[in-house]
Amino acid sequence: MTPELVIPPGFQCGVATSAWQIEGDSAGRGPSIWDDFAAKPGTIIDATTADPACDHIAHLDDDLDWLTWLGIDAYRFSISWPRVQPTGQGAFSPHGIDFYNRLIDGLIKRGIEPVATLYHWDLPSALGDQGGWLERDTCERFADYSQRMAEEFGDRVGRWATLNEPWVSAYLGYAAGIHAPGITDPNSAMTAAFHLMLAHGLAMPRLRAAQARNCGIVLNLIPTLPEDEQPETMAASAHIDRLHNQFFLDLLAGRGVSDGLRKSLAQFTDFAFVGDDDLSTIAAPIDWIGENYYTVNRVRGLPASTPLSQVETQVLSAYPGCPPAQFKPREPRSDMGWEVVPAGLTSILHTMATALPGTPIWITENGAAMGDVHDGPHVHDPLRMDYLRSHIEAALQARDEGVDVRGYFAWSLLDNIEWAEGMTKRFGIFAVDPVTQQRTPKDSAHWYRDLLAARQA
Ligand code: IFM
Repeated sequence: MTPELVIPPGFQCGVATSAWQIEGDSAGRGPSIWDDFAAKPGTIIDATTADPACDHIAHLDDDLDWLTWLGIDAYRFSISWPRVQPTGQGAFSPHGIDFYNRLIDGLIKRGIEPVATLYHWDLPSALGDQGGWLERDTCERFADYSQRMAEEFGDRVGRWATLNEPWVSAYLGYAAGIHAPGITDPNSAMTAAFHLMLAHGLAMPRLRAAQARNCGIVLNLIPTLPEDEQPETMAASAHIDRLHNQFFLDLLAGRGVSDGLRKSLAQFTDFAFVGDDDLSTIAAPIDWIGENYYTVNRVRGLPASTPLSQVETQVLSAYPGCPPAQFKPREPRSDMGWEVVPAGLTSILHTMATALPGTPIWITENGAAMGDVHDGPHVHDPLRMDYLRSHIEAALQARDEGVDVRGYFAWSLLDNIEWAEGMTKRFGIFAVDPVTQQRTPKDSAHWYRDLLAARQA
């Protein structure tokens, strides 16, 4: 029999969301690159746009009450940059700032710690039009915006993340082109990845100057698992690991851009975008690091002569320069096609602890898109429940083995817009009726609530 899952004292538990995925009310803010991307035919699988999403702006009080019902310790949300500063520079919007004051005050009143992410992919369109993350100026604008947010909310936000998953912004947005801004150019992806990290580094001292507490960054590191030991598999796996994991960890740890990475990408870039002081700027000490964990990359290399048509180019294009390879996810898989591997979480937590010793880790997202069964007033989601349970266990295993893991946030509170997948993939522990916007806790929400309530017993 599986031993009962017990949350240890002091281990922070919460749920996470992001602005563009839930807020709605796009009229109340400036446009973002995701609005522009979604407006192009064929980009979002079901043509979903930002409205109404979960109409969270209008349902703020309900949603806060559901957070109380869950009994969580902390809520991770993102601030929509174009809601608080419609063009990403110059004037701030009192109306936008007021919304986040209401959210933050509502959390504090309920005894829930606010954990704010400053950038979860919704770059103001005006900055996108000027080149977005290809321009160094965007990094400076991000630092200005971050400081202002800390000045507004720093007295109440318990923890700050500069960026959410810079790998996704850079590589899905600028290499694979399946996320905003929809560019497919390897050099642009590398430039964007670097500038995102520079923006993080520039924001850190500005946050601290404005008295923000506990400042860090959220990555989505993915363990790379070679399917065999053939040289082509090992080469492809190493390439993917360098781009997805090592690049970000090395920069944060002050190790700069490795020779291996420079060599792997030499055909695309000479790294001229790396300025003299940038590496030390990016390596500014962080107070914590977040990991959004979902799956592993199981890789099998293919002979160099393999015709491109036999390679899964759509996914592989997110790793420019990768030798021919296939991703080989095994069963069980989520509705995203992502293999379910709780042990991968334990292993990536060890990787992080080794790369950034002494840095506390939070699992800032973890969850699964799985089919739900609607049954009268009930929504059954046994697979999501198993997923959450097994991954919390995997996190606690790493903790027992000495990794400084401080907490866990389930992704996500609500069924929401899954980016290019629109509303077709559901990650929520609450179902949201698309017509009435009524929230219904799924079995997984009841289970999470009971798990957290058992702590006081
Ligand atoms: O929905 C996303 C979220 O915005 C960032 N992390 C991964 C989730 C699932 O794809």
